[in-house]
Amino acid sequence: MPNQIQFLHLGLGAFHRAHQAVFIKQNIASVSMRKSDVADSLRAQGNKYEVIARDGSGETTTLIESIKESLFYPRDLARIFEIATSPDLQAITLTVTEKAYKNDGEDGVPARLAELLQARFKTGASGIAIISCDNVPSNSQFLRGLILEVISAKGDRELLQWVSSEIRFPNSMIDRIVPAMTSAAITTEPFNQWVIENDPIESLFVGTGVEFVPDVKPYELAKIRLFNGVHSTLAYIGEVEGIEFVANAITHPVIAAFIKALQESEMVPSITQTGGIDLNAYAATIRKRISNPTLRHRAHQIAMDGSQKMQQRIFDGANDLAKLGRPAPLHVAAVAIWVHFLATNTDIDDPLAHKLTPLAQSSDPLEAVTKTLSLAEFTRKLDPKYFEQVAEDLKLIRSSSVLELISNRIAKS
Ligand code: CS2
Repeated sequence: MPNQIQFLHLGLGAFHRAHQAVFIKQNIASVSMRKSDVADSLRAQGNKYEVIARDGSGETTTLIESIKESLFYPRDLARIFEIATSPDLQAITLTVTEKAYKNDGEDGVPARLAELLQARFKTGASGIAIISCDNVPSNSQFLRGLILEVISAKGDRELLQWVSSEIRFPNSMIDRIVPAMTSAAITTEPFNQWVIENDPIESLFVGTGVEFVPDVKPYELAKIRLFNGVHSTLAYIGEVEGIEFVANAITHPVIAAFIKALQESEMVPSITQTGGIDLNAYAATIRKRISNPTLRHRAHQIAMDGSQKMQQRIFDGANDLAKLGRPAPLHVAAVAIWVHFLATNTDIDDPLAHKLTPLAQSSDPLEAVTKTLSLAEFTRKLDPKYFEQVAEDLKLIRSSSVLELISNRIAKS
């Protein structure tokens, strides 16, 4: 008899296995959306695996057994629909990366979810929660908008009504450093955090350490800017300067001073909705975690998909500082470093690289900056008032180096 599955998860990567699968104590069916080999190898080992959490003071190994089925979409579609329509199902969680949060046809994640929900609606089963676990602003609610758009376009009014009223989309903030796997075991850090907006699903998480709060926004802003914004900045510095791991970048004296100043003098003041979080203390813990020497987290991995990440990680903070009438020279430097990376790196993994790289390569720095940052595909654009400053920084990088630019900027801050 098949398992009774309470959680269906889309996106069977290392992050899911080291995060949600550790917190969730019920049965999970996890679906790989891109390649079958991930699901197949996990299945071959009985869906059990070890998570090794490491830092400078030691390591602990935990056997994870919450995943009961590893599936591949679309190969295992019949079973996926069976789970999606089952009365046992309580929630669908997702780790599908930033670039999946758009409506781009029937193979897109929102369209696939709309189909699963349509099937569930037809069976008369009860509503469920859909919880995004990606670093996307207002992640679950944003996904809700995309799914409703798909359903509206099909003209299915009854389904639209049902999804609007019965399917809950609590936003969530997720945090654990999980480098891409290099062996069968998953290596991560001891820290693990999941904050979800108040929802009846809370009853399934009693005693797990998952936090439920009325509003995730302050947690999300702190995480996406003070952590992910720093991560991306370090990744581009590392890629351009030939520093392979972010732990080595953040412990380099010049880069360390730049990152601390970026957090304390710009990212922290860019966040006005703090929710009582001590942002400077939070920033310090982030720097410490990224410095974890045992993780071997590659700049190259974090540098991928910059076009999908820089908007919420860096542009939003700079724009908020502009609204507050505050300067943002360190955000500006981070943007210039990214534009330089786009122009010069020969191995860029980004769905928009084919458009961005030729623009960033323009010999005129102002033209390079203006065209790169004005790309129509950006939904959260950097305020054009910064373009000249970014171009000045790009000019400096081109004539000297990224390290020269950042030591210059710390000297001034
Ligand atoms: C990283 C994140 O690859 C990236 O873009 O910034 O995966 C980061 O490691 C996690 O969000 C940490 O919680």
